[in-house]
Order: sequence, then structure tokens, then C-alpha cells
Amino acid sequence: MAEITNTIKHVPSPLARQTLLDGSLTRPVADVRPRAILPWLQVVKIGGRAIMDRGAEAILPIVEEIRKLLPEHRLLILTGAGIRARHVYSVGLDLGLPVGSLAPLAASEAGQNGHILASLLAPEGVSYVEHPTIASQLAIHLTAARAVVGSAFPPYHHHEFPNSRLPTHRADTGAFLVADALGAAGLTIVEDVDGVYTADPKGPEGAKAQLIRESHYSDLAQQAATLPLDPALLEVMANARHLPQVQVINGLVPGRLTAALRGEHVGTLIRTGARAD
Ligand code: GWN
Ligand code: ATP
Repeated sequence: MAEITNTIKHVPSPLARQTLLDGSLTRPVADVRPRAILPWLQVVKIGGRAIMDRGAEAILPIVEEIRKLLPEHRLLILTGAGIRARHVYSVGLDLGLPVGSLAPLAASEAGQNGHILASLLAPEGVSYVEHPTIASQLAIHLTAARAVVGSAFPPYHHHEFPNSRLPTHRADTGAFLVADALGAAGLTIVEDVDGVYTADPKGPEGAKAQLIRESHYSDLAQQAATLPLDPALLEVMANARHLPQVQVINGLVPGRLTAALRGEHVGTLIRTGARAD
């Protein structure tokens, strides 16, 4: 029922007369834990460079492992971009393209990797699904099939933040954003190293690098000089609403993904800022 006050029409609602900019007014209404939409979903992010760029040698064993996991889990498998995105970044930067033009170029490489993986899993009923399908039709697709594959990149396009010349919100961040938004049961990030180390295990300090078995997102940036993850992921984890942790595992070791999805601690667990209540 509409009422008229000071010539402004108001629809009765708890937020009708308030500015959305005043936290003390919005908090009592908005500060509630959101519902988990797909609480049975397991999200798996497959590294573009770490796994997909290695070709058959790395991809076929992972495909076989996923195939065997299908009866146990319902999966959203998201692929990263890999080396072709690094190349397109360098060409684009050389040409002076803005970050909002580079973001979709790299994203399309993540999509290509997803198409490759989905083709290999097609005999099991797995298909590549588009970003709009992930946004609004995931439930029906995962009712028809045990798993679907998509691009891990968030579809920011020209909305990518201009805080750097390279897109800051890449595949790890995109996978976390969607897993947390859906209230998924878990997110496993599949790399080519055993987890997060105190330094890049393949870098100059590699011999001294120690595996970090467990960490909090806020400590990780200080613990390691570089990370096998997008730095923006740690910022997003601060405001997580559902996922209490993610696990980073080595997808080159057979059985690690299976163990991780069964809840075993086989890589690095990163705790997020999600509230326990
Ligand atoms: O093209 O492989 O989705 O799922 O960020 O946008 O650059 O698009 O610009 O539904 O919307 O290349 O065409 O491409 O990877 O992102 O997709 O085959 O508008 O299914 O058309 O948000 O797949 O693609 O690259 O993911 O990450 O047509 Mo692709 Mo990607 Mo397909 Mo998607 Mo982007 Mo769409 Mo999109 Mo664009
Ligand atoms: P994308 O999916 O975006 O293509 P990716 O996840 O496949 O990326 P990279 O972004 O290359 O792969 O990240 C993995 C690499 O990060 C590892 O192979 C490792 O050499 C490197 N790395 C850097 N710092 C660390 C660290 N502290 N601990 C572990 N690995 C690290």
C-alpha cells in the first residue's frame, strides 16, 4: 500500500525511508547471513597454467579422477586461463589496451580451457555451461548431470577495477566469489604444487621453501612473498559469507583431489573471514 510523505511515494518496507549509505540504519535489516542456495555443491578450480597447459599428461589423469568422483559429488568445475592469457596480456599491454579490455580477453582463454575439459568429460554427461547459466540455471543443469564445467574468470569486462594494468580479479577470485555466493559445501583449488609455501618452491628461494599446512587469509600475504593464487582472493576472503576455508592441492598427484573432496587435509587449508554462526 503506497503512502505519500513530503511528495515522495513510499512502499512500506524496512528500508523505504533510509539512505542505503548509512550503515547504522541498514545493518539491522541487511546484516543477516544469506541463505546457502546450493549447499550440496562442490566447486573445483583447475589451474590453467598449472594443469591445462601441460596437456594430456596432466589433464587425462585429472579427467579420470573426476570421472570416478561423479557418483560421490555434484561438481562445478571451473578452469583458469593459463599461458595464452599471459601472451594476450603482453600483446594488449604493448598496444595500450585498458584493463577492462584485457579482462575479457584473458577470460575467454579460461573459457577455452573449460571447453576442452568438458569435451573430455562429455561421455559422463558433463557439458560446458556459459556464465549466464552459472548465474541462474545451475540447479537444473546439476539435476540433469553430476557435474558441469565453466570459466573460473568473473565476467567483469569493462567493470574490472582499474587498480592495476593487469586484471586483479582472475580465476581464483572468480571461483571463490561464485562458490561463496552459492553457499557451496567447498572450494578446492587445483595447482601443480602441494599447496602454499613460504616462498615459490620453483623460484630462487625454492630449496628453503616450507609447505604451509594451514593459514588464515590475513596471515598469508605476510607469510609468503608470492602466492600461487590471485592476491585479490585474499581481499575477497575477508568478506566471505559462507565458505569457512578453501583447500589448495596438487592436482599432479593422483588421489589428492579425491581425498580433498572427501574432506581430508592433503594440501594447504586457508581459513576465510566467514562467520561461524
Ligand atoms: O565464450 O569460452 O561467458 O561462459 O569474459 O564474456 O570474454 O562470453 O565477451 O555466455 O558471456 O570466450 O563472448 O566472452 O570464456 O566470458 O560464453 O563459449 O560475452 O559459452 O557468451 O561472461 O564461454 O565466454 O570469456 O565464459 O570466460 O560463448 Mo568463452 Mo568467458 Mo562461451 Mo563464457 Mo568473456 Mo558468454 Mo562471458 Mo563474452
Ligand atoms: P591460472 O589458473 O590463472 O592459469 P594457475 O593456478 O594454473 O593459474 P599459477 O598462477 O602459475 O597457476 O600459480 C601456480 C604457481 O605459483 C606454482 O607453480 C608455483 O610455482 C607458484 N608459486 C608462487 N609462489 C608460491 C608459493 N608461495 N607457494 C606455492 N607456489 C607458489
